[in-house]
Amino acid sequence: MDLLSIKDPSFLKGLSNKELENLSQDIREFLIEKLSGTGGHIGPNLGVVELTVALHKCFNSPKDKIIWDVGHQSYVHKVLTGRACQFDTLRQYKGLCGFPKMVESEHDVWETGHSSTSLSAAMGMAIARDLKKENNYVIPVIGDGALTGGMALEALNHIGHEKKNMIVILNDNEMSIAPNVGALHNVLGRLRTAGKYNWVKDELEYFLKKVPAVGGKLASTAERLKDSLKYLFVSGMFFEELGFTYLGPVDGHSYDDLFENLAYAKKTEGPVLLHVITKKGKGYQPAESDRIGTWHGTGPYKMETGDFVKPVSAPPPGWSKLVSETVRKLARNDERIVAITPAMPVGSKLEGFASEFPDRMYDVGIAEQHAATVAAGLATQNMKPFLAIYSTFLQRAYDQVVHDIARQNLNVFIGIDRAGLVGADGETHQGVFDIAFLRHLPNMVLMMPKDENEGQHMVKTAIEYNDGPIAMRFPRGNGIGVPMDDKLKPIPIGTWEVLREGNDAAILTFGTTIPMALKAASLLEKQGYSIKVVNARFIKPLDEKMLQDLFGANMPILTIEEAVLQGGFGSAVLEYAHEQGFHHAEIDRMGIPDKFIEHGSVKELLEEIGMTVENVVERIGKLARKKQKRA
Ligand SMILES: Cc1ncc(C[n+]2csc(CCOP(=O)(O)OP(=O)(O)O)c2C)c(N)n1
Repeated sequence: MDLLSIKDPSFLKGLSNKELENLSQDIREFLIEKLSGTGGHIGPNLGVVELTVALHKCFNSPKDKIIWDVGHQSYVHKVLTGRACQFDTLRQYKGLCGFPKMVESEHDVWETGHSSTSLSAAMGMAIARDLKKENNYVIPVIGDGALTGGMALEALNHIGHEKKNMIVILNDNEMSIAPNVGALHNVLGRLRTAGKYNWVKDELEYFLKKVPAVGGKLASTAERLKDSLKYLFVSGMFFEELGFTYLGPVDGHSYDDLFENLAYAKKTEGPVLLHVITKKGKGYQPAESDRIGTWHGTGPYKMETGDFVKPVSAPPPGWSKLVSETVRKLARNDERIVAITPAMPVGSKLEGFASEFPDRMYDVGIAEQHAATVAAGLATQNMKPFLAIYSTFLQRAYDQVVHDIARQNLNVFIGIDRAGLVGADGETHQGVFDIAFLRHLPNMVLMMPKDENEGQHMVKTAIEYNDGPIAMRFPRGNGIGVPMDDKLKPIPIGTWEVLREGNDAAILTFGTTIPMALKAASLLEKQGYSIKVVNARFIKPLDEKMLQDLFGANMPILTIEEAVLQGGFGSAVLEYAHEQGFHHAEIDRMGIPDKFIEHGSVKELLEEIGMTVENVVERIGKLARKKQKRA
């Protein structure tokens, strides 16, 4: 079938199961081919082809609300809702978003990127539906990984109590981004092997209705009998106990099975949980046989072989690996060190640490809040937790960082991965808020290295620091290829480094924007301006001595940060100038403006927001000219 001609999912209503199977094959071939060029979340999407088709055939989107958890598995939904023609632009600048996006389609009723929000959103939609006396189905689709997230568990608790009509689709492929972990995962495992329950239950209820009611006693005995029989047939009964009607497990690649169970779910009162078993990567051998999560999300690959176009990790060292391996090295002589990851052992490159110290590494599942407080708990016992977490996901643990870590002034090392713009994952994943939400916390030290060599010294700094929490930001991707020192040495807290001397103006910056500053300074030198460039590697505390000197010398300043301007590093410099009475200090700030930044390459995004060498030349050049005129 010509997928490009699809306008909306209504055409599915008239197709037979055989035709749907052919369509599924076409969709798989389409995705495998398109994603080989663009990269993207191939594994999760190949797993939900039949499920997505079945949902769109059985329900009437957008009247019925299909809500994708995380949203990385919404490509098939995008194809069925008229967006196949945009797949060449997937995850590219101004192109098709890799996650649901309301501006793209009326069928995208909820936007995501972060995990475990679907059930809460569905509950809100169900409450609204009932208050407005409307009549539609609400169908959150949540993975077995996302179900382990705290928000999802809070939502199950609420939904089961309120008994709202809702059909929760649990897409169980036994994988999270890496292999799924946790006790709930084991509950699902038992359900998976327990066989079909709902039919047994029906027959049981029919039988029990036939038991003559002789007063309340027998009725309650019958109820108890029913309950104990349920336990007999299904180990766990986790969802039924929470107030859901549990249906399944269902073969998520069989239209017969899906349609039969969806029809049953539609006529069931109250919340239903339909347990659908799927295979991540289904239909593409390299993705289907992946058991560690390599094919969860990828860059471009060669379709025929499954080889990645770019090697997964090329020299210079990737930042995640550099940090995790440095922690691992230090852990050999420091038994206090324990690594914690909320579901990202592969992304955070903790495999080496885990194999060397299996009892000192914890993957806690998609549970950032829990991860942060586990780290705090460890620190109260004089351990040295290394909390490996992406900037964007640290947002989830804000209160735990405030209330548990910073307030108790605990020695937790937070390794903030993917800090700054991340590119193709777009606005839900940009790591641009962490400075603003950490800088204002008492006791917090926040730093970012200029290159991987300084990075390894900063890891040493963080591990040896015993005066409270310390966080190190580092970007997505690889280092810049500098020589690495053999011996690690801590960096004095709150000290900056002058990278280039100058008298006309100063650029204060850190991390990924340092090369841009140095380039601009050397271009301006050719125009007769002398620009000082400072590696402001401690975002908190500031190097007050250096700031005093700069302000005292009336040096105009440009701050640059790949993070939001509001509450950022530049704001800290402004505040300091104000507090110290340097009311005439000339300070210009460059950073991310007050808007969400969509997907695209980091280069394109920086150009869009005016953070290029040319922009730096223009802005610091202006300050330098003024200073020269004054002199
Ligand atoms: C709050 C949060 N933490 C971590 C992630 C990173 N992440 C993206 S998908 C994913 C796994 C989701 O697993 P599952 O729900 O089972 O979906 P599957 O990919 O297996 O279909 C994780 C951990 C995220 N998106 N949001």
